[in-house]
Amino acid sequence: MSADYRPMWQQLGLDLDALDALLGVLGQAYQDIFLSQQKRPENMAYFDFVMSEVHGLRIKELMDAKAVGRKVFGSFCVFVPEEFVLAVNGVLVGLCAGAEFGFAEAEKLLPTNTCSLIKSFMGFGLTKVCPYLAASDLVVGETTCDGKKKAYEIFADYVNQLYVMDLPQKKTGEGRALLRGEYRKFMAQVEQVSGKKITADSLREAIKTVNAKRRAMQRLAKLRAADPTPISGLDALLANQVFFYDNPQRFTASVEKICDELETRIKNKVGVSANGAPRILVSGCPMAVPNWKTYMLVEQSGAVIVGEESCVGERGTQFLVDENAATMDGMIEAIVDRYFALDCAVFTPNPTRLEHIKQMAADYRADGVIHYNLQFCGPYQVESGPVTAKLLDADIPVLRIDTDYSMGDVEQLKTRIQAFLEQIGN
Ligand code: BJ8
Repeated sequence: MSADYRPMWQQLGLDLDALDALLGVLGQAYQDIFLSQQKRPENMAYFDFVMSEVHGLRIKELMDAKAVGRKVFGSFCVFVPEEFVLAVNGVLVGLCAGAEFGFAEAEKLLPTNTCSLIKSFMGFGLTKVCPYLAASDLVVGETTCDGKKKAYEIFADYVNQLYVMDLPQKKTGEGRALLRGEYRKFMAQVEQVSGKKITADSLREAIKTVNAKRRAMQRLAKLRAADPTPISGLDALLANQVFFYDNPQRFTASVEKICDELETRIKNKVGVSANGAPRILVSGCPMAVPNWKTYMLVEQSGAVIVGEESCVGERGTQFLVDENAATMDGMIEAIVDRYFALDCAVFTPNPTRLEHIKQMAADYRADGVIHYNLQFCGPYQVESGPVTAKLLDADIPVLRIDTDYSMGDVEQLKTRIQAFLEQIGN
C-alpha cells in the first residue's frame, strides 16, 4: 500500500490487528495466485494496483467523497441498481463477502450450515475488518434467498443503517409490479439518505455511466471466445470482482484498455494457455473477492476458464438499460426491464438460466461446464440438477462442485477437476 492508512482505519472503527491478519493472508494469496501467472496482459497492472489498494487508496477516495457530502451505499446483490445511487452523486460498493474470516463469530449467531457468503459478510461485520461496510451510510439488503433475508435481521445491529428491498420470486406481471414499486421506494430512500433529488438529467447520465461499464465488460467477455483465449479466467474474474468496487468511469476506461490489448493479442494469436487446453465455462453462485479457489485449481490443472454464468460475471454485466426513454417514468421502466430480466436461481421457475448457460457454452466454445455451488445454497444446489440434465442433453460435459471458502477440500477438488479435464480430453 502506498501510504499509512491506520489513522483512517481507526477512524472507521476497524480492528487493526484483525485487519493486519486479513491483509497478510490476502497479499500472499494474490502473489501466489495472480502474480505467478504466465503471459498476463500488461494492462492487468491496473487491477494489480487496485487490489493492492483495495483497503487503502479506494477507501480514502470513499472518505474524501463523504467529506464533501457524497453518500456511500453498500450492497450484496446485483439487483440493487447503481443507476439510482449515481443519480444522487452517491457511490455504490459491493461489500466484503468472499473470505473465510470471522466464521467462528458468525456461527455464534447463525447456524453452521449457512452458506459461506452469508457467514462471510456476518464475519467481516462482527470482526470489524470491512472498511467498505464501515464507510457505508446505508447498507442495502434484499429478500433473495432465505439465508440472506434472515441474516439481515441480525446484521442490522452491526451496520450504520440497513435497508432491505423486497424482491420478486416469480417472473409474472405481479412480480414485475413488485420490483417497480420496490425500486421507486429505493429511489426515495436514496434521496432521503443523500438529501438530493433524482432528476431526469441525473438519472439519464447515471444510466449511461453504468451502461458504459457493462458494455466494456461485455466486450471483454466476447474476446474470451477467441482460441487461444487471450486472458486467463482468473484475470477476467478479477475484473468482474473489481467491477463492484471501483470508480465506474476509471474502471470502464481500464477495461477498454485491456480489451484493446486483447484484440492485438488475438490478431497475433497470443494466448494464455497451452494449445488445446480444455476450455471451461463456470456457472453458479457468485465469487466475491477473494474467492479464487476454484479458478486457481482449474487453471493450475492446465485448463482455461472462458466465461462465468454468475452474478460476478455475465449475469451481473449482461443487458443494458434502454437509453432512449425521454421521461423519468420511462427511464424507471427501462431500469425495471433490465433488472427483471436477470435469472438468479431464487426465481421460480427459472428456465431462461438453463438456456443461457447452454448458449454461453456455445458462444465461448467451452468444452465443458463446471457448476459451482456453495454448500447450503439451496437455490443453486437444487437448480444444478436441471442445469446438468440440460447440458448433458446437448452433449456438454458437466462437473458439479459443492464447496465453501475453506481450503480443506482443495486436494479432493483438485482430483475431481483433473479427472473431469481428462474426461473432456478423451
Ligand atoms: S442475484 S445470486 S447476488 S441473490 S450463495 S447468499 S443465493 S445461499 S448470492 Fe446472489 Fe443476488 Fe441472486 Fe446474484 Fe443465498 Fe446462495 Fe448464499 Fe447467495
